[in-house]
Amino acid sequence: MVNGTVNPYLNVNRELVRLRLLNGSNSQNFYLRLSDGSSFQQIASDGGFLSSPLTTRALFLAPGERAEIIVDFSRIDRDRLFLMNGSLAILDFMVSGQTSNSAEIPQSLRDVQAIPIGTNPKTRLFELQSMGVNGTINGKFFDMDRIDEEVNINETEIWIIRNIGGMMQPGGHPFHVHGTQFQVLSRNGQEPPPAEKGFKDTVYVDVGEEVAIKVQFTHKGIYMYHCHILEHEEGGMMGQFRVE
Ligand SMILES: [Cu+2]
Repeated sequence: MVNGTVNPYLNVNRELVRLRLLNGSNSQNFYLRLSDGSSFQQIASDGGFLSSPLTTRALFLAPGERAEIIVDFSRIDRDRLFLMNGSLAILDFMVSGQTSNSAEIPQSLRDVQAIPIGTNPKTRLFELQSMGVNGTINGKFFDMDRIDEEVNINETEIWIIRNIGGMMQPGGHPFHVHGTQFQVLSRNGQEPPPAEKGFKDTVYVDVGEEVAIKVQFTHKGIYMYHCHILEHEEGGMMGQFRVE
């Protein structure tokens, strides 16, 4: 379903069209592409614009992740095109009208400033483990009466999120943090891919993977972090932290 609609279609003109995509499913990952295999531009991730448009033929979105893309329908001579999830068509574009080349995508979208980090930042480890629809973070099920982490306001920290698998149906976890937009520092010790270089609040961590993020909180309060697979979140894979 797209926007609550079964078998959805969208009428588009032969021009640049900007699509705002949100994976709102409870547990399904999306591997998006266009049915003719053509490229498109990713311009934004969870927390807004990337520094520059990213030309790609495939876009991965885990539950909770967002992206904005621009599809150039002026290059399409056929009258139908599909947005695909793997081999499944999920959105039908009905393309019509005269070709219009009037719009241009700026090559510089935003100055993505690196979150400043001190010389000896506080580092926290979050180990994700799932058992069927249940899951734990650092071996603990969620407890509303427990604060799991105490965080100092305005201090940049490094959070390491590690997926150590599980006993039944181990899978990836989209780790979501409230109250901030973070930056991915590394994925499995490597520089993050270009699509993960903007501001984010949800990052996918597959089985055996380790992702480090730079995170800072500028407002006091009690916030949550949790897996964005809703069954996991409801099954205990959530924690609370207090910013003071
Ligand atoms: Cu999960």
